[in-house]
Amino acid sequence: MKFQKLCVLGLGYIGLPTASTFATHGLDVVGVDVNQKIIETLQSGGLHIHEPGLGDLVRDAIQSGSLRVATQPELADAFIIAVPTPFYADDKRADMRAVISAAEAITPYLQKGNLVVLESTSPPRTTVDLVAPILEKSGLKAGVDFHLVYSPERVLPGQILRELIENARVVGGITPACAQAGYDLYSAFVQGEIIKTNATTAEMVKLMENTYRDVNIAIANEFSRLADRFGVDVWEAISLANLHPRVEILRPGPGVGGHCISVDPWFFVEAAPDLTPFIRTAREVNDSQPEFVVGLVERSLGSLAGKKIAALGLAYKPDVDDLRESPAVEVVHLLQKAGASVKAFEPFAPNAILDGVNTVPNLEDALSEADAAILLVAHSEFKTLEVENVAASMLGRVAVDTVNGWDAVAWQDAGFRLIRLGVSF
Ligand code: SAJ
Repeated sequence: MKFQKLCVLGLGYIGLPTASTFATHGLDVVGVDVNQKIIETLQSGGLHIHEPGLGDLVRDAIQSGSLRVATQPELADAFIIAVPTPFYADDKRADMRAVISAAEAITPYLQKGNLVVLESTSPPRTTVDLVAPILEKSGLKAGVDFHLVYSPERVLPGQILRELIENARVVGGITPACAQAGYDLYSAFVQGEIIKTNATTAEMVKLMENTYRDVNIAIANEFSRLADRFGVDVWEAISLANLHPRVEILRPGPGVGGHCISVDPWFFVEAAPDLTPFIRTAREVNDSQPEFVVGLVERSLGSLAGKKIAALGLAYKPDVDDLRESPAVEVVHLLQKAGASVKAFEPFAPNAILDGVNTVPNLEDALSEADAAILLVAHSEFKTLEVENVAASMLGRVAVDTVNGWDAVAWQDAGFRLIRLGVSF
């Protein structure tokens, strides 16, 4: 199949890079977002998200006329839905409202022969059981009159533009002809392998990838607790275990954050609670890791009431500015709950305003008169800190390292007591 005009619904971290990449690879693209402010920002040459290279790509695509942005869909050959699928905080059910309204928005514009692709991470069977019936309200039949596909994105924030093109892409059709249509669409720019399968398999593949990672981090976190109890350095033990040719243990830390790995496993648990005790437990282990970290700080400082603590890093992982679902933020909240007074510094978002968190614009402010410093994110600039400068700013001589980012000898030489996650003391 040949596609000329494409409509992408949702102009966030995935939709906007996808729309612009199609636009710079020969398609006429309309990017749609329900948020009027996002549309205005893009129209005036701005950008509402941070991703290396994206600003230039979007500007090029808009200036050449191949990308337009609007709040309403238009008639097109193909539609891609790339809207968020968060979960409800209370019962962890997937919040599918954005997918439902995107599908409803497409329905009046759907024509015979069109292709519709769902990219949003979704519970198994969403394409068949939720999206198809909405689109069929057009009077057209999915898999007969129009093609319907699920195709997950797998890009890493910070590398989105490159990975979008180079990564392998799974295209799951509700019929083999649908999968072929999806294959033809993504062939416009994907250089990695494009693999055709069915829609529910493709949904499961995405959830399996992120669940695999979550349970493997959970076991690393549990190992950190065991090592602490048994007088072992977990970092040394992991590096020795990983010498085994078929073992690859991931890294313990203050917990698992971001908008993918800490969310997606719940979609399995929600869809089949009777079959997922293990996945649920892994999620709970990772979600309770911030408490374990605060326990470490309590063991090293005694009661936290009135203690001044410098929290280094708030992002959900090293060298990114994304604070969503960040375990570092959770650790700060718990330290404060225990009575500590915390000043937090995030070098990638020094002016971030976060509810209930006292963020400061530079490291010196955070360290000034602190009783203890806690390293929560292994940002490159924290790993190479000059310990003497830290010592000059702080009152106390306690440092807590939750990510194995600091060299124990250097800190001890500077007169500090360095407490490390997963190393008994
Ligand atoms: N983490 C650990 N220990 C580790 C690795 C990670 O504690 O050994 C923590 C990180 O600090 C972070 C969280 O896990 O808080 C998730 O980080 P991540 O780098 O594993 O993943 P994300 O959320 O940045 O991006 C992932 C990517 N998936 C994988 O690396 C398997 C990306 O390819 C996906 O496209 C993306 O999720 C997504 O959209 O699902």
